[in-house]
Amino acid sequence: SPYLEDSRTGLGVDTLKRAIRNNLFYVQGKFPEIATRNDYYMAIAYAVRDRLLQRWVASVKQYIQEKHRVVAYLSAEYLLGPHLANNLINLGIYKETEQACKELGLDLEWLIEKEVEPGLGNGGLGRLAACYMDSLATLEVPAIGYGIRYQFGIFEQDIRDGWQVEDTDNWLRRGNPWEIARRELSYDIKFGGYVQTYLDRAGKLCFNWIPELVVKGVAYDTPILGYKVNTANTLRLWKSEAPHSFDFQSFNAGDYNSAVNSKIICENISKVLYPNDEQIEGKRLRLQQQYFFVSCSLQDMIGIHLRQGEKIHDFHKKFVVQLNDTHPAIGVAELMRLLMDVHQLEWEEAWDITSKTFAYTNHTLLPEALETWDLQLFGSVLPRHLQLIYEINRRFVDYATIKLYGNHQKISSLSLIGEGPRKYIKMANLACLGSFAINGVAALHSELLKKTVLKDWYELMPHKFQNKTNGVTPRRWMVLANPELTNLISGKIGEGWIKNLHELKQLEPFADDPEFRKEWMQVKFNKKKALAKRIKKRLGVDVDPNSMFDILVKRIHEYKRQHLKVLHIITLYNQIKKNPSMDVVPRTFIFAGKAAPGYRKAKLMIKLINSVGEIVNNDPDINGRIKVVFYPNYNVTNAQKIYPAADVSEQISTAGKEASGTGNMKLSLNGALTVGTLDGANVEIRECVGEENFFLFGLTADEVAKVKSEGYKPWDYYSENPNLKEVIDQINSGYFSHLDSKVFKELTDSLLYDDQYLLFADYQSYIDTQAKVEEAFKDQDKWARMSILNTARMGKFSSDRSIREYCDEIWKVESVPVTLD
Ligand code: 26M
Repeated sequence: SPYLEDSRTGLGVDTLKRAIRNNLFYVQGKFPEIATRNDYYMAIAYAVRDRLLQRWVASVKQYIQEKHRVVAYLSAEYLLGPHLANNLINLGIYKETEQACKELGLDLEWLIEKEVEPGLGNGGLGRLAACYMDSLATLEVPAIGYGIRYQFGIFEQDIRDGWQVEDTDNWLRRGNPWEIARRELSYDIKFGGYVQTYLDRAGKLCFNWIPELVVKGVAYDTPILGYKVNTANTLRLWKSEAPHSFDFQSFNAGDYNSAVNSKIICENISKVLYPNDEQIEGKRLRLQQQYFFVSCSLQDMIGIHLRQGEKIHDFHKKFVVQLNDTHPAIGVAELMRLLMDVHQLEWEEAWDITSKTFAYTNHTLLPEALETWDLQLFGSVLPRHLQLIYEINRRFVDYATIKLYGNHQKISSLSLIGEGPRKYIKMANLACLGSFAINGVAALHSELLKKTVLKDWYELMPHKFQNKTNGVTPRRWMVLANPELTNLISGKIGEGWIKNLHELKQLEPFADDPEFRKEWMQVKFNKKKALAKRIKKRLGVDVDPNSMFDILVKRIHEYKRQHLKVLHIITLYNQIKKNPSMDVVPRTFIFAGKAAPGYRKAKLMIKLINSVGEIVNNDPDINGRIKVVFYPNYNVTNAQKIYPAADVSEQISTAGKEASGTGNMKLSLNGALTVGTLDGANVEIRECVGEENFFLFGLTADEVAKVKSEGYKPWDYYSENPNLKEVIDQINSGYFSHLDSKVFKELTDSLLYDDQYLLFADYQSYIDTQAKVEEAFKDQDKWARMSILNTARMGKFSSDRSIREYCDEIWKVESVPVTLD
């Protein structure tokens, strides 16, 4: 080329090569003869990072100069997945980097596999936050994601003797080239102590919070680049440290131990992600984590706002703050504190600003998953906030008493404070009261919220309620995870669908094209072969890529009913045992997912899957026709390998329990056909793909409620269904557990005598539907058509669509295209 590209910003192959070589030398301090795989990974990562920084600086500059309205997304979790490949795709330089590597004698894919993913989330909620950050940037919306920089993310799962074993996730051990520590950006966060009350010179009542502990929050920024745009937004995660003055004081006083000890206490706050989802334990440290990141974030926003020369009174015009579940809901009280105690506003104005700032997304219908805090514990960590919540509640209850003509039952259900043997704070109520909008994450979920857990709120404030059906980013979940299918699609309809997923509709006519169907199934087969290879390598199990890949991957939970899948597998096994020559479609059942370490029944479900696998996989009568695999350590990296290989997507939660699900979308987008209940977003997926392309089974949410209210007796189903009885008796006999008849008793007892999640009620319907799946799979040509139509009709489930709706209907923010100078 006639001119030389800048080696930090250029996107050509030669420039990238030069940048990688330079970084190997100047960043890693290595030369090719002694460089390790990690050295090369780092050299490439820094080359990519330079290009990100150029766009990031341009974005921040533009936002500041033009004073745009900004979305602040508050989430305790971000399950980002590996950065390198995603950034290459969004920069549009995957091919070029591959070529540069090739010319340097390197295999890019092999280096990409080296990356340890930041597992800063449990599952759906954290992954949704990551998809939303991608879409916000792609739609060029000014946004900041705020969260916690956990030193240890979600634990690594290993399987030993069929049981889950947890190991710590030391994701930072080799350094993190994707973040920049902003040492200068830090805030002091108070904990504990007491509140002094005094009158100031004007006679105004003032509050002075004297803490027992002060912790420093330091900002760590990760740029989030949009797809083929210049927008790079910021994900700002807070790390807790000891304030300098603290250890310095004790140290000088000669108390070295106490200095070190206080440092440890401070650093503990952002040390580890709590691995529970949907079941909450009221731990002090968890409350400290929540307050820590929320206070840092709100102080940061106020700082940004004031530095732009704006008035505190206009805060809600500058920022809209989205609460990702109730985990950051303490923000309502914290903003009140900051506005009143720090910025001297009166109650009325502070409340006016606060209640115009927040919007709340609910992610659960399980009553036991609604967050509450023991009032005593809460007061000992956040004494000033307890006062504020009492006052918020006092004013609200006054108002509600008039509105509800003193309906005490309703008023006590709406109260921010629950009464029982001990008093507790209801975080969902704080979020509802303090927000101008409340939304569920799928149409059914949003309807059920209004009828069940948030019924009283809906009746009091119907105008606040909305629905925002979840979505997933097609960049990571198609372009990155499935480049082969991406190329096949783009070859027919161009690349527009990557940014406008509705364009997939143009694929529909190709379902009738035999050549296209062949190519479609060939891509699927190759992805199955690749997964089979990984399974062989990781588990030593042979699986046949010609068999149907039947996939159930998600967190392990009773309501998600992984054990219903096991009942199906054993039923099928028994059928073959009774008639070994029967004509059965060979199937590979693939499970993956983590159980919360303290959730005994979930751990037992993993053991059951593995025990059944051991028997089924090695039974000569089965002769390899069915295989059961539990793929360990389900995370974003592994999910990217699993989804593209799926023929069947299992979405079998009890109707009315799964808020939305997002794995259902990723699998369907990748051409898997869904076997599912009418739950969460399954309902909308079925509407879009067509009922003829969806395997529906089970009770509806209304029927579930009815069956329960009429006194559900699982035992009746057991005694009246011989196949079901045989399966349960077999598990109990020790057939799958070396004749140990006790291991699974806790599980089988809970099914026989309680069965909260109605497995037995749905069992026969599930078995019948699986027979239809089998029939459909026998006709591969028909299956191919269904699979293509399925993908073609998934346009709605892009997170770009979700984010556009949030922007238009809740946030009232607009796109700001960024220009590079
Ligand atoms: C709470 C308190 C203490 C420790 C941990 C938690 C906690 C963490 C994560 C509670 C719930 C958590 O996640 C819930 C979750 O992932 N919900 C899922 O959200 C998805 C995105 O909206 C939905 O698709 C799923 O249906 C829903 O289960």
